[in-house]
Amino acid sequence: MVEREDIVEVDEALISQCILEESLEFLRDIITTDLVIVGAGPSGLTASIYASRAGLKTVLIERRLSFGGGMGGGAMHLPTLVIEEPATEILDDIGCRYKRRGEGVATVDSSELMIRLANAAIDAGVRFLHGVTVDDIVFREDGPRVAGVAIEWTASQMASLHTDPLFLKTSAVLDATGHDAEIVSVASRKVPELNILPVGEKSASSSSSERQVVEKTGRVAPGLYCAGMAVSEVHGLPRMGPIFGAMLLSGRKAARIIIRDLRGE
Ligand code: 48F
Repeated sequence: MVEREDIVEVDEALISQCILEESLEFLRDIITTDLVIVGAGPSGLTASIYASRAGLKTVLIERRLSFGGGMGGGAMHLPTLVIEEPATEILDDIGCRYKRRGEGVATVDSSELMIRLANAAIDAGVRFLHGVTVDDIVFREDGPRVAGVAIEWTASQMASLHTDPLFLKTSAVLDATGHDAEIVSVASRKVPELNILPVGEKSASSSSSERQVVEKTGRVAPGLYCAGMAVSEVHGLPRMGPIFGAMLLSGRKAARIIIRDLRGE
């Protein structure tokens, strides 16, 4: 095959026009959704795959310009993640290779897991907003309930610029922000009527934490759910350290609960 080098000329005006028209159409489309997931770590990405496959209009908002959250850093920046059964079901589902390391325990390459989760999410139809931080919720007094999120460019926040956010309306918000449970935290502080009292994460006890994180994954207030390490922060569970099975299982379970709640099943 001949390699073509007759590169097409593209005027700067067309470059800008393409970007602005497509991006504004995208942003207009996500003003209202079924589900906003905050955080593209293992739990948020996994939740997004199953929610979107089930037909929920899902947008995932990530503060950084990357996919994967804590997976990339692994344990002390080492590139191997430990995953225990039955989370290997999810690895099989997204086509992520793993190595068996004894009874019920496997290892994966962290780059591969990040990319396979992101790829499965995109294939499922999830829309991503990178470089955007959720800094507040939208709520309604009836219930009371969470009805959306306030978003701001991460760069504006880092520069401490005084700007107002934009709002996105949604039927469900999933806090998958990791150790700080940022969305549950802001909701509990600013809307006490929601009756959420995050307890704070405890020191490590890996297996107990893995089990309890999955058990306690779910709704924390009407319209607000949590998955992954945010569950530990909200319910006062131990941390588990560098083992990731519960993150995937928690994401899958959160999606199942949200789908059930939104469909009124
Ligand atoms: O921390 P993170 O990976 O959350 P997770 O899914 O998984 C935790 C594990 O990585 C690990 C562990 C278990 O083995 O202990 O830590 O619970 O990903 C959270 C993502 O959320 C983003 C953040 O940049 C990260 O990528 N994030 C956090 N707060 C916000 C946010 C926010 N307010 N708005 C947007 N993104």
